[in-house]
Amino acid sequence: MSEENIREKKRIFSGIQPSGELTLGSYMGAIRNWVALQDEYDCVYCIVDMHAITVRQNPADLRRRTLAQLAQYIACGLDPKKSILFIQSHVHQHAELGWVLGCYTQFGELSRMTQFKDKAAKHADNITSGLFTYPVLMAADILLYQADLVPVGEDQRQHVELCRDIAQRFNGVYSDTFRLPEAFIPKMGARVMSLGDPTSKMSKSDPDGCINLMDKPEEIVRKFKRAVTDSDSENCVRFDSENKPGVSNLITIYAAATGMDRENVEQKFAGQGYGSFKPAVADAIIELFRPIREEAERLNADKEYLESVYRDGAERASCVAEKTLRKVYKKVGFIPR
Ligand code: AQP
Repeated sequence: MSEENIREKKRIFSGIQPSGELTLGSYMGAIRNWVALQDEYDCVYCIVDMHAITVRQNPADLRRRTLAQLAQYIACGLDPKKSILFIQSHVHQHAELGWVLGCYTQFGELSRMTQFKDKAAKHADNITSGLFTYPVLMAADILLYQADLVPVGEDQRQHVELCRDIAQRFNGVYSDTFRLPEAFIPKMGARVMSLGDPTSKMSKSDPDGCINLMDKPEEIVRKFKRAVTDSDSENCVRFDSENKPGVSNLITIYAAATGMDRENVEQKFAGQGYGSFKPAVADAIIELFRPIREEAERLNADKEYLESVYRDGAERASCVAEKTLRKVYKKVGFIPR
């Protein structure tokens, strides 16, 4: 497909780090939307392994998870014939544009990123400059493809805004170079909270508080059974994120899994306590994830197929990325080779 054909539709870029298992949060906040947008938009979806090494990774685990994540993307419904699916480190232009954009990003801007503050606190023994400049590489990921929309969870909004600021600054200095992207955040499931601590985001790095896409049904049941509900005496299924964050999170998960709205969930479980609501939420997620898990297991055993997908994806992604990078190098004054 030529670049001109691709531009007939608006373009989307997004990615997830293979730094752990895909979670219910990444599914609800990102992947589910990615799938839904495939027909209407020209989509580029990435496994951002270069972002993953901003915190220490075991190399064998990183390799295994990268391939497994590709299998899971496809099992969720991402179609390599419709969308470009690739691995970030296969397309060298990401690192190159990341360097250039770093020279157009202020130290103060990066210091304000809440994800950096959170992750630096979590990995206090290894606060690398890569962790600090992570949003610059993310800006390069998005801008290389001249993306219009970036479907992400609420936690990534600040990074997409910084990406716009960097693009705008570059465009202001050198004339129009980058399209300004916008965050595309789902109405339901934009911020799934931890089952262990409903005041913080469900994260891969918090195994007990998160449900993984590949969890077996008994594991899902166990995790929901232990989910923290609220210490009020009410024991009723009512949405109130301030005073009842635990049960409100379960209502959001149930609503996002079944397509119901919150009020209907409250009505359905009126008069029932947490004891019967938790297994119902577990069942909804088990049914949602069962076909995905089974298909991902099948695909993950077919390494030849996965290799053909990521090779083809890298080739198609490189063509688009190279065009942008060449333009950028010319604008900043690099001599073409
Ligand atoms: N809890 C969540 N609710 C809604 N959306 C979420 N996302 C992640 N967690 C939630 C969205 O899924 C994508 C995952 O991006 P990522 O894995 O590259 O980055 P992350 O946000 O750093 O993921 P984790 O799970 O929080 O990783 P760790 O534990 O390593 O810090 C993004 O679109 C994100 O918004």
